[in-house]
This record gives sequence, C-alpha cells and structure tokens, in this order.
Amino acid sequence: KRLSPFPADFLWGSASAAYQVEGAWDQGGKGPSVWDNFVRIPGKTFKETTGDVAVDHYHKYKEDVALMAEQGLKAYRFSIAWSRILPEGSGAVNEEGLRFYENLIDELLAHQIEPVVTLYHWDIPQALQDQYGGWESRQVIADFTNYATLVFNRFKGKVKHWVTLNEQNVFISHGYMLATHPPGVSDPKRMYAANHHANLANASAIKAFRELGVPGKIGPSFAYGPNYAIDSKPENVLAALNAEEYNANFWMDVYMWGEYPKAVFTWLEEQGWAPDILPGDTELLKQGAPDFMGLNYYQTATNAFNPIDGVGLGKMNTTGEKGTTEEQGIPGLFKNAANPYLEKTNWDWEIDPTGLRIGLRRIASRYRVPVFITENGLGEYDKLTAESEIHDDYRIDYLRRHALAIQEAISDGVEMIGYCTWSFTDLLSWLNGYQKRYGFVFVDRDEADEKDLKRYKKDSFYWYKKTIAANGANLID
Ligand code: GCO
Repeated sequence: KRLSPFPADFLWGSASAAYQVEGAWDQGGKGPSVWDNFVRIPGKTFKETTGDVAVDHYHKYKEDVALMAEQGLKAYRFSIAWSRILPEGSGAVNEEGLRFYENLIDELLAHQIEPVVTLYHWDIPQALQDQYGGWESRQVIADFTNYATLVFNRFKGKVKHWVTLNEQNVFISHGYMLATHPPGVSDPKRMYAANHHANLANASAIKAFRELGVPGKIGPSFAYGPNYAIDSKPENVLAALNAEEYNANFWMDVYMWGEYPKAVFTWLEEQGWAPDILPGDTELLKQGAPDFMGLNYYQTATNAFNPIDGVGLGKMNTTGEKGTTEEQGIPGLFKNAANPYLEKTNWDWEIDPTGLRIGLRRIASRYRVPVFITENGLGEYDKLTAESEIHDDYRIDYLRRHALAIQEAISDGVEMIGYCTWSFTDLLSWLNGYQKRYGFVFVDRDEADEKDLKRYKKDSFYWYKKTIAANGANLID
C-alpha cells in the first residue's frame, strides 16, 4: 500500500508536564499541589525523589525553548500547574504564575513553536484536597471550570490546541484504586465517583471554552492501550472486548457521547460501585464533546478469559511502571497476558508500533474525530559518554517506527493533528526518579545529586530535527 505524505501543517512536537520539569515548587507565589505533599510520604517514590527542583525548567525555560527552536520543533505541549495560578485552587489569582506561562508562550511563539496547553496533568491544588477531597466532591467541577476560564481568557488567540485532563484513566485508577498516586486511596466506590466528577469537569471546561468563543480546538489526552485477544478462543476474544470496553470505551465514550458503555455500567451497578448520575449530568456531558481525541500511546494489552474467582486489580505491580503486562485483571471480565510476539523495553514495556496504527484506526472509526498523539516515547537508562554524547539509537528506532505507524494510519484515512513525543528534555518520572529518561535532551542530574542540570543533545535530537525538516519523508529508508 502506498504511503500518503504527512499533511503540510502536521504538528511535530514534544511534550512535558509541569510537575515533571518545572521545579520551583514553592517559588513565584505557587501553592502546594497534592504531588508536593505525596512525594514527601516515605516510601512513595524511588529513593524518595521529589520534583522540588526537577529539571528547573521554571528558571531555564529560555534555554529549553532555544533548544526546541534549534531542533525545528513545531509544537511544545506543556501543562499549567493549577496551584501556580490559583494557590488555593480558587479565589485569589497569582499574577506571577500567569506571567510565567505567558513568558513561556511568548518565547515559544517568537520561535514559531506552537504552544499546546494541558490544563491538568495530575497536580490538583492541595487546598482543594483539604477543603473537600478534591475530585471526590462535585465542587471540583465549578472550581476546575473557573480555573480553565481564567487561563482561556488570558491565553486565547495565542494557544490553538488545548488539552483538558491528561490521562484521567491513570490519575483516577492510580489515585483511588492502586493507591500509588495521591490521594493514595484504594476504594472502587470512591474511585468511580471521583471519575464521574472528572468527566463532568472535563465537559464543563469544554462547554465554557465554546461559550467564551475561544478560537482553537480542545480535547482530553487519554492513555490508550488497544486490547488484543491472546488467541481466537471465543472466551478470550470476549475478554479482549471486555477489556476494551472497561479500559478504553468507559472513558472515551463519555467524552464523545456523554454516556457510559452499557455493559460496564451494568457491571458497576451489580458491584454497588456505579457513580450517582444526577439530573443534568448527561446533558452536560453531551455538551462537552471534544474537537479531537488526544492519545498517549505507549503499548497494547493482550487479554485472556478470567474466571469469576480469577486475578484482580490488586495484583497490579504497585510501582505502576514495571511489569504492566503481568497477570492482572477483573474477575469475570478479563485478565492480562504477555504477548509472545512483542519485544520489551528495559522497563518491561512492550514495544508495538503496529498497535499504534490499530489504535488510531479504532478511535478514528468509532468516534469520527481527528486524533492528536499527545505522548509517545521510550523510557531508558541513557548514558552520557566521556565525549558528552548520548547514543540513543534505540530511541531513534522506537520513535521512527511509531511515526511510521502514524503515517500508515494517515494513509488509511485517519485524520491526524500531530505527534508529540514524550519528552523534550529528560524529566522526573513520577515514581521512578530521574533514572528513567525519555528526552531528546539529556539533563545531568540524578536522584541524589542535582549536579548542574546541564543539557546535552542526544543523537535522537538530531534525528528528530531531520525528520521535522523532511516532514517525515525520511522515515522509510
Ligand atoms: C513516568 C511516566 C510519565 C507519563 C506521563 C503521562 O515515567 O512517570 O511514564 O512520564 O508518561 O506523565 O502523561
């Protein structure tokens, strides 16, 4: 099959999140977020690492943007820390916080790099957690909408692509079921309630965006791992369908159609875990349909039949990172299995570029919306050589194959907005400290020693530079 070229306005980008790069956790008038406190609980993160300094992007953003410009990056996706703008979550506005993001946006625009703004990348203000339990209260819907409105009004016209919630499926399940993210709860009833409020907050912010007439496009970023059956045994095929319904449609159907998939909701009712859907909820959800689906793609999942007394979520590896394909599941619905055809990274994540093409096809035909890959990348233990170089040919190979899968999906007819690799500079891995590196730019620091935070361009930096300049025409050779 012939490959279509990438569209001329395809956004070759790269991404980050506030807590993972900024540092300056208590500077510039910022209030604490739940992560600022969670990382201080002994045993929660690798070697008790925090994002207090991270890679100090807060102070080094000009240097980082200069590197982006040198690379020819078309878009930079970053998140705004809610508690930098509203230290208490609502009420008094911290002008200094707004100015930081304004300076960053202006710096990007001055270098013809499009800012892609994520409103929420997991760092709800601690004040709202203390006041009313954060996502567990309906008050969060109004507070998130007010915060979003403030940011829309300040940056409209400058920002064309907006991301509402980053990986709602991850922050909700890790925060309220696996207890590996704040608030460290393990309670399905509370999880589904918090999740429903996040859905409503997402829709309400999108509705406000439209009512304000903000020019541009808005949508959530979802962590999508398409599900395969381990083989053609009908029970295993059903298990893969269950997993897709439970792990993907359960979130994306609500974003797009305002309704939970029937099979999952019925199951939740049986368990006594269904969220309360109040009058007006469905109407609001339907008014919040996104303009695009943002997908963070790392790997697929392979599923098999799981008997009613079989493995449960409790078996999930609690680092939330390694061993994600280990047996885990939902009794009666599905369990996960290792895919014998896939290689794994040194962090035990399966490598599956074809899965990206499959996922893009599924999402584009189920929802009929453009897709934006808002994250994809390889976490590895990179080494700085004596010559101050980083030979990350494994990353080049990984990114090249995934970008090619996108080109194939475009050729299949999928409408694509862009591709943001994860990440631009190395950054804090929430639970794994600084040893798991994703960037095009190496940052010299580790858990124990911040060193000088000096930036070094990896080989992949130059490869992506070439790829952007060629608009992807160099991917097959
Ligand atoms: C990590 C994770 C993150 C996520 C990102 C999700 O190592 O902590 O992989 O970096 O990819 O924050 O949006």
